[in-house]
Amino acid sequence: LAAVAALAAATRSAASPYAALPSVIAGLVAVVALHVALPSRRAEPAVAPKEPAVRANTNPESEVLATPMTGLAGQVPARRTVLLASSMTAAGAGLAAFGSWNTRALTTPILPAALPTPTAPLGPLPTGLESMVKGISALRTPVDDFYRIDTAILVPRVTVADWRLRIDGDVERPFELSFADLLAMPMVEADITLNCVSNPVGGEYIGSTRWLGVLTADVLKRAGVRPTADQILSTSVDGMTISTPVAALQDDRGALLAVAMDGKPLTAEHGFPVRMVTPGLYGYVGATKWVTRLTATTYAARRAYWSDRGWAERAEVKTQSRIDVPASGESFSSGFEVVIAGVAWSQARQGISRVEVQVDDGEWSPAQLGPDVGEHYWRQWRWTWPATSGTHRVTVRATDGAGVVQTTDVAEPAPDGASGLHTISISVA
Ligand SMILES: Nc1nc2c(c(=O)[nH]1)N[C@H]1C(S)=C(S)[C@@H](COP(=O)(O)O)O[C@H]1N2
Ligand SMILES: [Mo]
Repeated sequence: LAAVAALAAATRSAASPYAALPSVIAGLVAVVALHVALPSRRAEPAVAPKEPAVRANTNPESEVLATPMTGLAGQVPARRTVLLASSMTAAGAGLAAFGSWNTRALTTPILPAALPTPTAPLGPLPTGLESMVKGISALRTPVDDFYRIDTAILVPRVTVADWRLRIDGDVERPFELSFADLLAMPMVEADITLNCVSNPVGGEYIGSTRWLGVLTADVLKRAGVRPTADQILSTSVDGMTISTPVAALQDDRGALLAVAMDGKPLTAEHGFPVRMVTPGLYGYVGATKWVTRLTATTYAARRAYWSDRGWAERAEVKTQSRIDVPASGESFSSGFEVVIAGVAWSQARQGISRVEVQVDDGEWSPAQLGPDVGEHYWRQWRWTWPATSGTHRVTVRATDGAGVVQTTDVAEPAPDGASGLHTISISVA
């Protein structure tokens, strides 16, 4: 087992020369511990326990076990053996803890004393509807609650000192950037909602925050992407590949190579030290975490990880709306106004202009919209309903900035994002 673990660790794409060491040490500790702990028949003839199974520990200072341990075939190992085996185990655990502490210390990010200031800082985020509606998604998702989706079993720990971004492929001037080089470029602040293509209708794989980073377009401009390229294939330190249309990274939507979210450096889970954020595109085609290489190429020449697994090569975020409160199945007493509230988004289509709510098969009623944070950011909404008794279906729909109502066509997340209206059912006594 230790050999399997060592092999697995050593063959990871981000493996260091010491990757196999913890498994090798664990294997050695196991061999020694088993050797010491397993009763040898010659040395310790079988003895049936003569005392009751549980002895009171009369000396509170002593660490003697209260329950005698029964070894193989009912043998009772000598106390010395038990003590030795437990100290070996403790030493092994200590070593493991030291090992993980040590690797963490080695990879602790070396951060700039302060985050660079954006060229044009944004004003404070407006107060969201969460100030008046309990249970609605906060206008800004706290980093700790931000959904996490990736293929990394172990979160890559990248140091700022080791990090490089290589821009190559079909470009005039391939080059490499260090973290300091990146921070020296003009910094941009932007409020962007990030969506996962796997998010089902009404699902949780969406979050909104303020990002700080460099325009991906600025970096690509330095390299000079040739007109023959239609795809930027980005690669992360753990070997993940994501393909993004060149156009989406060069137009004015403001795609970022982000270094911070919500005013703090990215966490390891969300892509420290640098990740992509591309407004209007699902994460799997535009939000590469731990990004380390941008290769200009074509869709005909290179396929990304998820494209090889049946997901669409290109996928724009679909217009969607979600009911956050009440929870489906909740019951109320009549005579009360039920507050129905949630969020709606339509990034590639000029934001949200309208949200409407329908009870059963009734009229669509306009909901009150929360603050407008920009077309790439979700919009909160609320609607109060003087509840009538019975069991009711409540449905929401959003209209984008161009006046197009979200589709009622039901689609599963695969291959290019879920669609359909979010409906809940509530009962009123
Ligand atoms: N390196 C890497 N980047 C990745 C992924 C991944 O598996 N590996 N997953 C993508 C997907 S599918 C999504 S939805 C977003 C999620 O970003 P988050 O975990 O910061 O919310 O990251 C994208 N970037
Ligand atoms: Mo995703």
